[in-house]
Amino acid sequence: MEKTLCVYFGTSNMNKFKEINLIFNKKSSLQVRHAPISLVEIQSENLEEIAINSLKTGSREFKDRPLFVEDSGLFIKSLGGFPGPYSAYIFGTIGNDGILKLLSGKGNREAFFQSTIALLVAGDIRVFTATVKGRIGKEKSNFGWGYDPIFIPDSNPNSTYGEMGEEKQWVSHRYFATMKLIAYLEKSF
Ligand code: ITT
Repeated sequence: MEKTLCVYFGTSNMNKFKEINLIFNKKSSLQVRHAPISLVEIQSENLEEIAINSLKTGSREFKDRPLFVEDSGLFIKSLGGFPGPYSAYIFGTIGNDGILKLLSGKGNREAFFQSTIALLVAGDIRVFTATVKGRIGKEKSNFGWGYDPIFIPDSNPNSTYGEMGEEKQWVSHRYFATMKLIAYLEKSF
C-alpha cells in the first residue's frame, strides 16, 4: 500500500492549525499533524525572514521529520503597512478596536493579508507566500478569530472573513499559500 506523507505544522495558534488541517483534508491525500514546538519570532520587516528563522529554531526540537511553520500579517495601506510583521503583538495589545480607531476618518481602508509558509523537508528549506487583497470594515463583525471580524476580502466584498464561516477557507491568504505547499509536496514526494 502507498504510504501517505505526513507533515508537521509548528504553531501556537490552533485556529491556524484547524484551517490548514481542513485544507489538507479536503484538497490533498497528505496528512498534517500539529507540532507543539516553541517558536522564536525575530523582529523583521519581512515575513519570509521571520518564518525561516522560526522554522530553523523549531526544527532543533523536531529532527528529521518534515516540518513547516506559517507566519501571517495584516498590512494596512493608509497606515504604511502597519501592523504587518507586528500583527500578533498588535492584536494582543490594541486589538481590532485599536485598529478601527487608528483608521477613523481615513478614506482609504485598503489592506492585504499575507501568509508565508516555510517548510523543511529532506534538509531543504522552501518558502511559499500568498496575499489576499481587501479592506478594513467600518466596524467589527461578530464572528471569527484574530482580525477576521474586520477584514473584508475583495472576493467577497459584503462579508468579513469572520462572517464567511467555512467559506473563508477557500478564499483566504492561508488557503493560497497552503495550496502552493501541497502542490510542491505532491509533486516532490
Ligand atoms: P504562531 O505560533 O503560528 O506564530 P500566531 O498567532 O503568533 O501563531 P502569526 O504571527 O502568523 O500567528 O499571526 C499574526 C496575527 O495575525 C495573529 O495574532 C492572528 O491574530 C492574526 N491572523 C493571522 N491569520 C489570521 C486570519 O486568517 N484571520 C484573522 N487573523 C489572523
